[in-house]
Amino acid sequence: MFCNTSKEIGGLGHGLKRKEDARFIQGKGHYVDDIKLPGMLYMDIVRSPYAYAKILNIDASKALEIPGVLAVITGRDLEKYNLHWMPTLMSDTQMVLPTDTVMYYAQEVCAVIATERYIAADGVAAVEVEYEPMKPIVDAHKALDPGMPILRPDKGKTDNHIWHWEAGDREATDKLFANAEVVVKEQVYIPRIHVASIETCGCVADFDPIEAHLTMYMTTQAPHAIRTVIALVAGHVGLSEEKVRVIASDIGGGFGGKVPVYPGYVIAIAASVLIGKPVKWIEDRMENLQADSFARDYDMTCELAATKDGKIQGLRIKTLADHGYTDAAANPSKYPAGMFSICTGSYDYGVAFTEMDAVYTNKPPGGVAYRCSFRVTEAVHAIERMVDRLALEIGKDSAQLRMENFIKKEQFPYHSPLGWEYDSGDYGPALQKAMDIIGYDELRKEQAEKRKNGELMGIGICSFTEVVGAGPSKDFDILGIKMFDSAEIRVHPTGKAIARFGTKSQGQGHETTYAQIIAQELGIPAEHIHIEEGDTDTAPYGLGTYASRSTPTAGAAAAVAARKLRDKARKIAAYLLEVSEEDLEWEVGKFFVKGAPEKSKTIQELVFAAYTNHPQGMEAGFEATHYYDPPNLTFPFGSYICVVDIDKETGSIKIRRFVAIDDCGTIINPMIVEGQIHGGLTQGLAPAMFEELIYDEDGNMLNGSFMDYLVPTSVESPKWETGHTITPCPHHPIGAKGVGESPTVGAPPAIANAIIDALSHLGVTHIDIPITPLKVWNILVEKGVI
Ligand code: MCN
Repeated sequence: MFCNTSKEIGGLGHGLKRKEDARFIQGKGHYVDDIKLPGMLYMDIVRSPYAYAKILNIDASKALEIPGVLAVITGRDLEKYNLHWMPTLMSDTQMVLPTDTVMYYAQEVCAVIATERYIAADGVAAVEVEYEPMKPIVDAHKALDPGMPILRPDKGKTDNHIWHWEAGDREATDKLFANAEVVVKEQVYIPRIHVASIETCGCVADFDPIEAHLTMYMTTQAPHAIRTVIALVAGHVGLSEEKVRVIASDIGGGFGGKVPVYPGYVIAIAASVLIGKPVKWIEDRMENLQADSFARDYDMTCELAATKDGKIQGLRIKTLADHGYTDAAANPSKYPAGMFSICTGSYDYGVAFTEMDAVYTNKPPGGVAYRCSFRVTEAVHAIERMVDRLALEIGKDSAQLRMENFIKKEQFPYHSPLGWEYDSGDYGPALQKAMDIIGYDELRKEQAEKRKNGELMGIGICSFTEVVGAGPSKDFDILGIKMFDSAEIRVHPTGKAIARFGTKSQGQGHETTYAQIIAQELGIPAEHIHIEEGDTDTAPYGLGTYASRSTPTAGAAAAVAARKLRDKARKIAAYLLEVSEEDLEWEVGKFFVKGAPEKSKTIQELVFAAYTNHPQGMEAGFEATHYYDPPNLTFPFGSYICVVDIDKETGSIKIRRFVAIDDCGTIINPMIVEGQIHGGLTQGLAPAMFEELIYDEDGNMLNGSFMDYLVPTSVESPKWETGHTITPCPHHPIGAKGVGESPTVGAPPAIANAIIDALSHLGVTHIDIPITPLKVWNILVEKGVI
């Protein structure tokens, strides 16, 4: 597909080894906790043991007696400087440190600043807080009941309702359901889960009182947007945006959990400003698990209407969303609640209606985008469960039902009933490829045989459509800042380049793939293109890395910026070769005269000339910047098939095979894409079979450590078998779509469908994830199998 020269320079489609891995595998990555500054102080946080309680008194006297403890900062202290309210990326907010009431288990209550980290921890243990516990709201279904405490009177609320959002045609959908031949209905609950990246959140806030300048070294997926937010806070103490620099160096996983601003960051800034020294705050593992980065907790009433022979006609979903005390994504506009409207999936039908109500409870702030498109996983789970449910109802093979209802290739661009314009797609071949690789027909025969012997084997499919990109700017913004992204390429006289981006890799391999895009467009070998992200003083403004948006936005910006430079190179080549621009042809790495290939100039010669011998009137140098505003989101898709065997004695579940066919359009680096898919599939296995945060009726988290919040490892993962089809994105400069989240979105329904399929002949129509051996064992007991 791409020429040999492209391979030599590490252009598109080549599995170039990740440039960044040399430092990672040698332990030379530079993370925020590696930062040590002269005179640096350490912060540790006192957290609430109650989900809902009045703070009667904070006695810091014993803590302050400990040698090395310098200060204990409370909400009342911050209030004096007007720093007690959090800034936010979205429209909801909370107190940095509460002044009178704690609202969730593990909430920050006050912070201890000390000369050593362990001394700060000793200080935390010595702070005495007197609480008056109150009965918390833990069940979202009861949050709106009369007599419940109003959790957010500060927001002018008179009940615990956050927002209502809806999309589609309610009237037409209700009418269709009233007259449909078949209606299937299930209550589908997706539990609260945690992002669980290897590196926890942390920062070093370094305020220089002489220059009145703040440098924030921190773990963030969106350095520029965070700087703007921090500038809002720092404004209260006289700082403005040009005096705030955010530096995000290497990040050990983000998965959406490093987009929000957490209280710890703001307290560290306040401490550094007040004391005038750098302050480091690094969460420990349990703090991270108990207080940050929660997603989901969605209870969905799902209905699908169809004809008796299986023509899907309509979808209706009503959702109750528990967002805890603060909604990390409270904006109910098209973004981010609207991402749920991808719930019509890969199928062609006339009408749909979906509505969602979000409520406050006394759980930690929720609604974070967990890898990373808000609510796409929930939406895909709903539709893919319901398609299997329909197949069961009408006795049709679930693959056949999908094939018959897929949007057809010739229908793209396709206008979904809930308002998206799917840019491109070709769903049948992806499912067929997965079926061929796994041997679908044989498996169904084997399943029928096994059932005769009482053995439990299931086959589950998920044919998802994803929506990724977080642009275009006409539909998406953060704090009013439009959702474009940027690339700046600067080529030095020797033909070596540096390129800077407004995004921030947390492990996705941007240092390699961005270089490949520029290499392809400009002919400079990828190994000679150095990529930088994460420093707001040097990189162009961008909105960051999440929602698989780096390729659709910054990747596109790189291609367009490189093309601007190629245009300049063409002008210089015409000048040097004394021909008109139209007489020149481009071959990766050089321009040559049409019909006279010996008359040519390499890109390196042309760049050198840009500094030494450029045409009169042309600006010297070889640099270009582009801010790319995508015309639409991108719509990657895929078909996954999972085969499970269930032990009928114990309920234990073994994934025998899992085949994943993904289509993310043009592939920049197949090895990196495969790595993304492997990691993402394991992250999809997590909620399907293992992860769920459990709270008791007092709002205590019952599985607040990795001993009992089960994150799957390679031991629990099956051998993922991957493949792809390629349907280029028509509006992206190189035809690429994002891929980072697809596997995490597609895996849970495929696994759940397989397990439910194994039990469906016993009358099982649905099981909520995570589907654990205990849940299956209970069903087997109930059905009389055990
Ligand atoms: N890529 C490619 N060809 C394509 C599409 C993507 O080669 N057609 C490459 C990209 O160039 C990039 C990688 O695949 O190197 C992922 O690209 P993309 O899909 O654009 O996603 P982002 O880079 O924006 O990453 C975000 C996405 C999300 S939303 C989460 S959450 C996530 C993820 O990616 N978090 C991750 N993958 C992660 N991987 C690691 N290791 N750590 C995380 O925190």
